[in-house]
Amino acid sequence: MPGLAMMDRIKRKVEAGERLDFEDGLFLMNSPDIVSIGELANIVRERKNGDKAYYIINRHINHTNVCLNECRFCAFQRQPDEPDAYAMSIEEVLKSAEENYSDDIAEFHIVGGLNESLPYAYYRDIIATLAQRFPNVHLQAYTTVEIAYFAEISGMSVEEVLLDLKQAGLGSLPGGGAEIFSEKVRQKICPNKISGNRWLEVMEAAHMAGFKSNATMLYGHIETAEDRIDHLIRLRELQDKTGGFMAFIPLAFHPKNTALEERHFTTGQLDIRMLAVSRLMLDNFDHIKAFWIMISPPISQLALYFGVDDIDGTVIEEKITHSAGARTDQSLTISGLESMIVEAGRAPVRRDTLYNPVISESLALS
Ligand code: V47
Repeated sequence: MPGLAMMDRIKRKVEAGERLDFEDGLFLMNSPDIVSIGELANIVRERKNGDKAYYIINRHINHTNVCLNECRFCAFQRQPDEPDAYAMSIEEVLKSAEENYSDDIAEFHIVGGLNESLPYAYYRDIIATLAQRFPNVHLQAYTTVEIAYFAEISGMSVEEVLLDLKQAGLGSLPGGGAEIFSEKVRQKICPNKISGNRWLEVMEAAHMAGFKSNATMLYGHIETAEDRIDHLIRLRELQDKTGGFMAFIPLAFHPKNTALEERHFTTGQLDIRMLAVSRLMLDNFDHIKAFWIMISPPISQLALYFGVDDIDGTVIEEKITHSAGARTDQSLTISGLESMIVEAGRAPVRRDTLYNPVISESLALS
């Protein structure tokens, strides 16, 4: 079908609230008409979230960089004998959480490597200790890759691990570790990591155990447009089944200091397209998040008109993409996030992890 007719067909589907198929997705990945793609993504974005643009006050904690997976796209991982390999003690995790702590912090986002020298009890302890010390802070922790690993080292089933961590105080799961589901690509970029199918299986178990989660896709490395659309459709299918996903976050590949260093950083064009196409394909996801750390505040601002309704948060300390050459700051202040959103003409909504609006004490009193 010629380009114009194809775009018209997609437009009619979007306006009627009909689902886009693989062929539509592929067309959108390749069409030069980024303005029409943005317009359509904005229709869905405003239908679902009006003028709201969400952000959260959170802190990232990466407890260990030692990882046996050795993914080729990762600059954060270290082997145990490398000089800058680290594993925080529980006291150090607590200290990191306490640093500049304020009651405004709604979430700790905790992910790390698969470190063979640490027992499952350590990972559980992190959750139990933080939950006890910060009962009002939501703990979003451990990718499905980590959960599958905990099952392996503890002798428990995935379901038992999830239940055990829930009892310890785990609130929800982040969306990391999904990379790209295509087995062919996974064999090249992360051959030791669990398969795409396993990622989806463990996520399904998490949703069945009552956890909400996010989902991600790492793009801009060696994957094709077909791989990206396949990834989105597989997420959409799981969401049809469980309804457990809150937000989708496309993660822009950063090549520096990785085994794929010959690759380029992603362009603004691709970042914006990936967000808009995700908004259009993932009709059963409520939120599309631009992680400003990876794609920069200016592109995130623009993205608020290309399908995005969430720009993540204050973050405070980011190690994974900054090890791989991210040129952004590691942290934004509340007023920095708010003014970015206001300047873009959207209405900022401070949220908790589960997308409930948070009224800050200071605002409530004024
Ligand atoms: O799983 C690793 C990715 C992820 C690189 O759920 C890289 O709200 C780019 O998942 N270049 C961890 N990306 C981060 C993550 C995340 C971030 C923000 C919000 C949420 C959420 C989740 O980072 C990893 C991997 O896919 N990653 N190396 C790199 N060189």
